[in-house]
Amino acid sequence: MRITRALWARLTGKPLALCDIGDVDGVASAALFKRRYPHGVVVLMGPNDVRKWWVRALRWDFVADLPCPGKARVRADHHITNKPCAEEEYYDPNAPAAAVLAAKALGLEGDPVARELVEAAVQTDTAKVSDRRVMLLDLAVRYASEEEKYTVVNMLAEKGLAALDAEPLKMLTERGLARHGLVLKIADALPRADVLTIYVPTRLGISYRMLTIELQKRGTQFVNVLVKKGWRGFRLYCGANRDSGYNCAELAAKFGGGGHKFAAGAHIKAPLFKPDAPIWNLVNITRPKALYVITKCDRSICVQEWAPSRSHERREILRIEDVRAAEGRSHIRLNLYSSQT
Ligand SMILES: [Mn+2]
Repeated sequence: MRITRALWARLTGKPLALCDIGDVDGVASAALFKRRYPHGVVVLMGPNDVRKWWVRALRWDFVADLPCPGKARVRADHHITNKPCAEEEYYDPNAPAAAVLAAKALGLEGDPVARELVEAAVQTDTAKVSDRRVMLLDLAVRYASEEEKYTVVNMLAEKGLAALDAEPLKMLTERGLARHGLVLKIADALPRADVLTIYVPTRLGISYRMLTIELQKRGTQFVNVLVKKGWRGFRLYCGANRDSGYNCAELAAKFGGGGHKFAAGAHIKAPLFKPDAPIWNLVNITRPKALYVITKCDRSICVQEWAPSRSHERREILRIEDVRAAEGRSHIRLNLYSSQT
């Protein structure tokens, strides 16, 4: 529990940090804090959680890659939309990663392990990953649970990227690779269409943002992935190419969300008596040639093509066998076949 961690630190007088849970930059910043204060306590959360009452009520010694929680002593951040607030700000919207500023704030610039962590954060935050170890760390963090991320923070603080060879981080990199393999297989199975509209009715355990990126790499100009979360809940991921003329921010706004022109998203709640309305709204707005449904079937993942004009026609275009293996640490065994039904 986040609140328990934070209260524990306050009661025992340990330094307390708040860092972004979402990516390598936040996790690396947290590791830098732990490197400087090995007995310090880190709390990881996303930018929306920072507004919670107990987060605002507490005083944080160090905040990284997140908006102001209210009371902060030192803050390291590079988001132009986050306003400075801490007693001591290390704020630079031109910095490639918050970890660069965190290392400065914590006085770790001469530390070789810190330099490694900063470099990893810069490579991932600028999407220019040149080091294979950084790629592995990115995948490990992307698919790690919250508890696993705290372990990653501690391991990175102690050993830097050398921690990638030690358990349990090694297992997390293998799981990340396996799940990413699944993302690549799904992306390869979908057609090279200008506009792709995808519906995911069940949790697949993959990063849908990564799927939009992989599809754009393969030539799609405008991709929308709608993922069902619970009975009436949906999550939309939109990706648009820079010179395509498509606008994700505009589309996401129609569903009550927001973001950038090239990447945006929304949390959607369907009307009480029309629980599938978001799917058909998305189809009506994006007007794709077909709707692609990626779902679990038996122990596999299937990609089906639905022609919206003839709504009962479904064609299975991909079947990935043995999903359980993909979710575990072993490599995925893939078995592809096309079938007409
Ligand atoms: Mn960042």
